[in-house]
Formats: sequence, C-alpha cells, structure tokens
Amino acid sequence: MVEFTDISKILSGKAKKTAHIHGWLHHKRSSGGVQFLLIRDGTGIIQTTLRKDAVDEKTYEKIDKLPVESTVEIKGTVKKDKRAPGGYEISIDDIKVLHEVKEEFPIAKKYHGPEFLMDHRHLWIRGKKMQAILKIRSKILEVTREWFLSHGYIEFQSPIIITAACEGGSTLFELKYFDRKAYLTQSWQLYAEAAIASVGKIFTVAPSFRAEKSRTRRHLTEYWHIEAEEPWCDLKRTMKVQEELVTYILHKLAKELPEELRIFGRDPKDLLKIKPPFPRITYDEATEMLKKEGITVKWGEDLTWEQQKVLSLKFKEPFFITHFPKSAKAFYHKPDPKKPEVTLSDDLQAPEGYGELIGGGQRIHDLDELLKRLEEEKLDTKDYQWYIDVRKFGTVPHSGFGLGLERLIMWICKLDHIRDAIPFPRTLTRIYP
Ligand code: NSS
Repeated sequence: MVEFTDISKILSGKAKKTAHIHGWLHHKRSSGGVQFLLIRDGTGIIQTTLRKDAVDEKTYEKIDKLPVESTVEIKGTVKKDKRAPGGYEISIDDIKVLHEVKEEFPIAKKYHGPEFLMDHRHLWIRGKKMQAILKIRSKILEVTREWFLSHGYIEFQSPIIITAACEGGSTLFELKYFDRKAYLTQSWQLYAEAAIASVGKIFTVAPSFRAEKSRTRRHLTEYWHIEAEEPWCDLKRTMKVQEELVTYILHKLAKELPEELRIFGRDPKDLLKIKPPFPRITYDEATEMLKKEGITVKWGEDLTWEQQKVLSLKFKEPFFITHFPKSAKAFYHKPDPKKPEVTLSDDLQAPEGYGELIGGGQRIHDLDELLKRLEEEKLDTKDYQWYIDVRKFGTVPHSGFGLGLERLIMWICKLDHIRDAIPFPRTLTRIYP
C-alpha cells in the first residue's frame, strides 16, 4: 500500500521532495493553462498545480470538470513557494480521482441563512471555521487531561442514565427506562462525591443534558462538561484549582493554536496576559455593582444572563462571583457557617460580556445539614438515599466544579451563538442532523 504523507508534514517543511497525498478537492481555479487545486486532508490544505503536459489529455479534461469535494490521490514534487498559501506547493506528476462528486456542493461561497447551514451541518463542518473549532475543542480536552493528570487527579466516569436530579427538576430530560422513569444526567457530581472516598481527587469529561425550555444563545440541551471533585478541599482551594486550570488551557491554546484563534479575531496575546489570581467579588458586591447601573436584583434570585453580561463587560479577565444565596443554588451547596443564608459557592465568569463558564463550590458534608437542606427544598430523601449514605461513612469537607466546554469556546472564539462551539448542536428547536 502507498504511504501517504500528511499535508501538515509538507507544510511544516519536514516531508521528502516527492510526496503522495490524498484528500478532498477544497477549491480550484485555472489560469494560463495551469489548474490550481487546493487539497484538504484534515491535517491541512495545500496548493497543487496541474500542468497540461504533466498528464494525458483525458485526465486533464476530467480534472478541469471535477467538482469540489471530490476525492483524489496525487503524486508530485514538493516546492517551496512564497506565493502559495502555507508556503509550499505540489507540482502534480500523477493524479487519480477516487470519488467524483456528481452534484453541486450545497454550500457555496455566498450568503446562506443560519437554518440552511444548520440543515447542512454534516457538510458545513468541512469549512475553515468549524475545522478550527474542532481543533480547539480537541486541544482544550487534551490539555485539560494533561493538567488534571499531572496534578494527581484520576479520570472517573459516572452514569448518564440516572434517577435523581442534581441541578433541579426543571431541566431534567425524562426517559422511559423499560417500565420505569429515568433521566439523562445534568452533572456527574453526585456520583463523584461518592467516588472521592475511593480514589481521591477526580475529574471527568462527559456530556451533560439540560432540558432548557427557552431559546437562548448560551444554552444547549446537550453539552460537554469538564468536572472535578476533591476531598479535603474548601471553597478557597477549589477556586484556585479553577483559575489555574483555565489559565493553563488559555496559555496552551495561545501557544499551540494561534492561527486558529486568529480566525475568530482572538489575539493569542490576550490569552497569555490572563494570569491568576482572578478578581473575586461576592454576590452582594455584584448586586451593588448592578444597582449603580440602574439594575435592581431581588436579593436571593440568581443573576440572569442580562445581568451577568453587564458585570462581565466590566472585566478584561475571568472573575469569580462567590457566596450566592441558598435560594439561587442547588441543594448540595454548603451554607456559609458565618452567614447561613448564603452558600460557599462560586461562579467563574468570562469577561467581555460572555458570562458564566463554571459553577462550583463546597458541598454539604454533614449528614444532618444535608437532610435539613433536602427537606427545605422539598426533595424526597428516598431519591437520594445512596447520596445521603455517603455522609455516614467517613465524610470529609469536599468541593468541586463544572466547566461548560462550549461556553469556554464561545468566549475564547468570540462566538455569537453557543451552537457554533459544537459540531452537531442540540437545542430546543434542533436535533437534526
Ligand atoms: O449547573 S452548573 O452551574 N453546575 C453544575 O452542574 C455542577 N453540578 C457542576 C459541579 O460542581 N460538578 O453547570 C456548570 C456549567 C455552567 O457554568 C456552564 O458553563 C455549563 O455547565 N452549562 C451549560 N452549557 C451549555 N448549555 C447549557 N444548557 C448549560 N448548563 C450549564
């Protein structure tokens, strides 16, 4: 079998002079009897040139009529050429068509409405922007794992099909599970709290599900959740973990994918400037800041997207909002012993108007305190029996957090809509393709 060379290898100047590549015909034009074919293989895009005298007439004619997105194999000579995009070019010695496209590619270089592009998502993901997003997603997950593993965390998986809510019943997706009712998980957290007594510090990367019933630019019904849980850890410590992890991700992206970031107008230097400690404000301070802008928040209510946006526009780096009222947070958040009407909770907010990236904080570890909170929230202890049980056998202070992957990408890539941070988004109105 022929050994094909990755286009990225050629573009990095590390390939041999004679190259054998395969890929999709990304774009083509001809000028002065030469066809310029841009070939894409997933690792990169390279310009190839086909001269009339290089192949027989039939082949030349076929390539001349070949529609974009057809697949080809090319053997040719690699040349350094400043004029070529990427600085290298392949002069074709032989070309073979593997699949000739028979119809026009639906996505052309013209304006298409968002619904059309969503309907053709399976083809649209071949474009430059989604390619960059996919690389950024992969890099974030790679370096996230790198950070956690090098800091002594173990990767732990919890079930997706569950029986009790973590983040409140209103966004639970119900599922028929044979003859009983089950749900899709909103977070791995409750199981993670059980697992820390087995393996200590843990993290996960997994899908989470929220039956978000409102149309927003920031909510998916299925999103990817980076979560961590840690025993003997208080609010202060988990916030430190959060800011260090986020900084690590931002710096790695800036260093390793600068071109991809620039596609979205993000200067990698902006990300390198971000360093811990991030600013910290309390919920009370946040509401005071909003009041000065003429926005009144009823004490006890969660901050809306519009309010987060106003605050977030005031910051140039991510910032924490801490100590949310009990009424604004899920049952598991530990009330502050110094001020029990608020919790030892934190949200990490992105700057530049993007809002919440992370929800986290310290958990209730005391059995009686947990039972009291479940009762206050009118939650059925039967549903949480195993979770309660964990508090009976060596309970310790512990904390954790969840970072929304698409929210992070939305901010980093300055996206208007979260759906563009994921290849096949699931939203209130869309589950196809
Ligand atoms: O509801 S959270 O604020 N917190 C939790 O689920 C905790 N149980 C996590 C934990 O401590 N292990 O969600 C966490 C993050 C939130 O800050 C967003 O970044 C993201 O999850 N998130 C979402 N992203 C996209 N779409 C939707 N609908 C969504 N909901 C939350």
